[in-house]
Amino acid sequence: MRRAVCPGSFDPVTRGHLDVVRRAAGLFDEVVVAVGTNPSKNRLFEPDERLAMLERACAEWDNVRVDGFRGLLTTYCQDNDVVAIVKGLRGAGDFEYELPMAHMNSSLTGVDTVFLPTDPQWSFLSSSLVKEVAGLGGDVSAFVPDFVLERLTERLAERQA
Ligand code: COD
Repeated sequence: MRRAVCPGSFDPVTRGHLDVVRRAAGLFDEVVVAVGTNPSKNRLFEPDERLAMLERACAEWDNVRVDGFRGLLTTYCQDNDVVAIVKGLRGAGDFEYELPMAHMNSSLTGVDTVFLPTDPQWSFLSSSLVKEVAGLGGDVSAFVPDFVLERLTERLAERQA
């Protein structure tokens, strides 16, 4: 059983994330989408809300499951027999950000990172931009599943009330 992990904040999950998860599921026996917290980002959804949206978004793939993690990603990988971390790359900025983390994770426990290039149609897409555009009244329906759009609309309305 070759198990990989797709880690992220997923605040909220976008079609760019889901494309990477789908492709990882074709490369590994099992993929765990691991919901963590990036302390350098402001979050809109709580971890359990992000996890619930991902469970629904990934339900169509039999070999994908969703989990939460706290602390070091490498500890999660060791505790769960994960052989690879899968990350999406949208461009040079992602590479600059991800490469030191890949080296650090490898030096901590030997776990390798596999980079998948983004589908060009999602190369500009990020959770942060989705939140910003939606918060200013823009249409983000092309970029997230319908039920995520509903949750996003509700949450932004609560915040603006
Ligand atoms: N197309 C392709 N890939 C995409 C797209 C897109 N449109 N959008 C995002 N992605 C990729 C990102 O490049 C990333 O690989 C992944 O999807 C998740 O993205 P985000 O933005 O949801 O998640 P991040 O980058 O905020 O998540 C960071 C982690 C939580 C994974 C990271 O902080 C972490 O590992 N934390 C645990 C603590 C730890 O171990 N720290 C030491 C690190 S060396």
